[in-house]
Amino acid sequence: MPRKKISIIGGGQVGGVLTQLIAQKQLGDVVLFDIVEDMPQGKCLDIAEASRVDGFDIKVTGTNDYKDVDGSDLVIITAGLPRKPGMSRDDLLTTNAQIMKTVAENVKKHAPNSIVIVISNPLDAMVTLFKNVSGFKTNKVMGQAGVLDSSRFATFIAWELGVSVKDVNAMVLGGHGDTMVPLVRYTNVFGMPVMELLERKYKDKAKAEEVMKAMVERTKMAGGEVVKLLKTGSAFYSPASSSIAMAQSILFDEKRVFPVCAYLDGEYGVKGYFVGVPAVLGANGVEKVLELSLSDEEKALLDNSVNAVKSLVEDMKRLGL
Ligand code: TXD
Repeated sequence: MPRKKISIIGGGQVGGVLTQLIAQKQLGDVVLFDIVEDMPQGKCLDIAEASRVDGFDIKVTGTNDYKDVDGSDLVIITAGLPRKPGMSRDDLLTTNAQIMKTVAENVKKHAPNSIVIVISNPLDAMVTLFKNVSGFKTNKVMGQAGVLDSSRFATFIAWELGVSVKDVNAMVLGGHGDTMVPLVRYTNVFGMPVMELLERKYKDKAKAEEVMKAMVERTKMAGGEVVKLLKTGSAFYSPASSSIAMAQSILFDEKRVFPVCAYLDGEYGVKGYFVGVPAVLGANGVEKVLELSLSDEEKALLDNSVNAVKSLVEDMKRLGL
């Protein structure tokens, strides 16, 4: 079987870690594209020079020329500005939408058969814009947010309960913004409902609820917490790892179930928008959206998040994009 070709558009913080992870895991040959001259070439040279030590034997190419992206099987887009302290993801809309437009035109031209994972913020709007400009089929376009948001939620739960994070299954739905919806009812530790474990720990229902509320709020603001600490730029290790999990499921047709920003065609009562929902990822991209049954309260929270996504998309339309 010929090796897969994976192109990363945007060779900044997330793009660099993605390239290193793809190389170390030998998922395929990597092309790292950026508009900054020499930088992606420098990063790829650096990563390639670790190949002997890490024991990988794949091609890692840094470039400023879209021709090198030709024929990619998978494209991961990280191009765009990250947040500064105090900024919301939505503040990035105007700048990043201009960038996404040129990226989408070039991916359409050079990798028309690829599957695309968008990482750039504001995520849900950028996925929509990519789809509109490229005209790619909806199953071939998705965004990474939920894998990271649910990993953050799982991490806080594992710390709180003193259990391995490997046994925590956490679920986060909705847009990748402050309105995201961590779903406590679908979150468990090796099948055991998380609230039961918290209530047992505190022997007090109200206290357990208070602790969970704090973890939910921390999850919603987790990106901002990292931005505040870093002072320059936003999270990049965990977003890269999360995208790798998705890439792996697509490249190896694993059919893993992840919350991803996927196109909804009536599921969850939403039609024509990209929103974070659980989906099956395989060789055909988003192969199936899975519908959870939601309580009225959960549905209201999801609707609120969907409305935030819709208003961002409207803003983009007003900008003529
Ligand atoms: O979970 C998630 N989806 C996210 C998303 C988690 C963290 C970061 N998230 C967003 O990803 C973040 O808000 C940004 O919008 C992107 C990329 O974040 P990163 O931290 O990698 O930003 P950098 O280091 O500034 O890198 C962006 C690169 C930089 O090298 C630019 O030169 C390049 O994008 N860039 C371009 N590349 C290609 N083509 C064009 N037009 C272009 N413009 C800028």
